Amino acid sequence: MLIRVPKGWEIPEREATPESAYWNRRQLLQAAGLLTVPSLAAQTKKNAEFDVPAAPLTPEWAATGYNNYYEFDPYGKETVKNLVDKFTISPWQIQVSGLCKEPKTYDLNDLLKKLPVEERVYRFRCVERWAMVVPWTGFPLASLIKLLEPKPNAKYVRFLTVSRPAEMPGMKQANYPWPFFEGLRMDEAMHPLTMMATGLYGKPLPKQNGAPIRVVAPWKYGYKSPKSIAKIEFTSGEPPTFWNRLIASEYGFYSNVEPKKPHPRWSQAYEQMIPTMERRPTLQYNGYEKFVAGMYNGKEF
Ligand SMILES: Nc1nc2c(c(=O)[nH]1)N[C@H]1C(S)=C(S)[C@@H](COP(=O)(O)O)O[C@H]1N2
Ligand SMILES: [Mo]
Repeated sequence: MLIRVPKGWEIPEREATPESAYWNRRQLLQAAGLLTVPSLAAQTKKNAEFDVPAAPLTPEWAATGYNNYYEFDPYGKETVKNLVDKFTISPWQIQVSGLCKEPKTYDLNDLLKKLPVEERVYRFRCVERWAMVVPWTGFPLASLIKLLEPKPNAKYVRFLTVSRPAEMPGMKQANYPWPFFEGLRMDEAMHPLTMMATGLYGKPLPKQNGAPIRVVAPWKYGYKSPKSIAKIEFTSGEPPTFWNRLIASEYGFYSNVEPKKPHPRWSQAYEQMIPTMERRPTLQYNGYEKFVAGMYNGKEF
């Protein structure tokens, strides 16, 4: 008999009620060869290494129907999914620049061939307090960075979202410094928790969630997880970030989830799970403290 001893960070299966329904459905579909994307179904294994304490899986319709994606709508969340039809995600290129072995533009499909995907259930927390627990498909950002061979003086990784004003109606709002830009310190980017996601709920990533590829750094507020990545740059200095550039007093570079540090407009003591908006206490580093606290001196929020 095969008994797998759960690691301390795993969500006990019994806590995740909708999740077990999801996995059962998925196993059935997989067994029947009916998962929509054969490559995902065939190659994806579930990695429970970073599962987190008791939190029920968010229903798929909520996670794909309540989105922050300002390029499509800076004012609405339920609206975003209805504004993405014109957005084209194939073919897709990623321009790699800065301090690495070979700055060049890659075709996403060529990169993906070298990066096996896995599935991970992560908590996700927006600074506005709404939160969710979702299964991402993707690969560790570290695997991509290793392929790109940054130079020793590369201390940060900068990300830019694609700029497609004709396909992204929210970009008409001239008061934002488009395109969306973000960054991580190299050790954060190389941390095994940090993912590049290409899928959600066993399906290709929906456009409103950042197709075809986005960053997921689950111990940070959501804006540190930029969507639809078109450029990656290796830099020696801390890169500027979109929200810090807009309102520096409210948004720092690190933006690690910290219940005791209120945002000027949102107490961070609690979070609200979509879609019920049920309140739960905010967890230090969004529940990932034991994995990530060692990277910080406690001041990086
Ligand atoms: N390009 C881009 N990336 C973005 C955003 C955005 O507006 N534009 N919003 C961020 C914020 S504030 C959050 S909370 C998450 C939301 O991700 P989700 O819609 O997949 O839940 O995306 C982040 N990434
Ligand atoms: Mo957010």
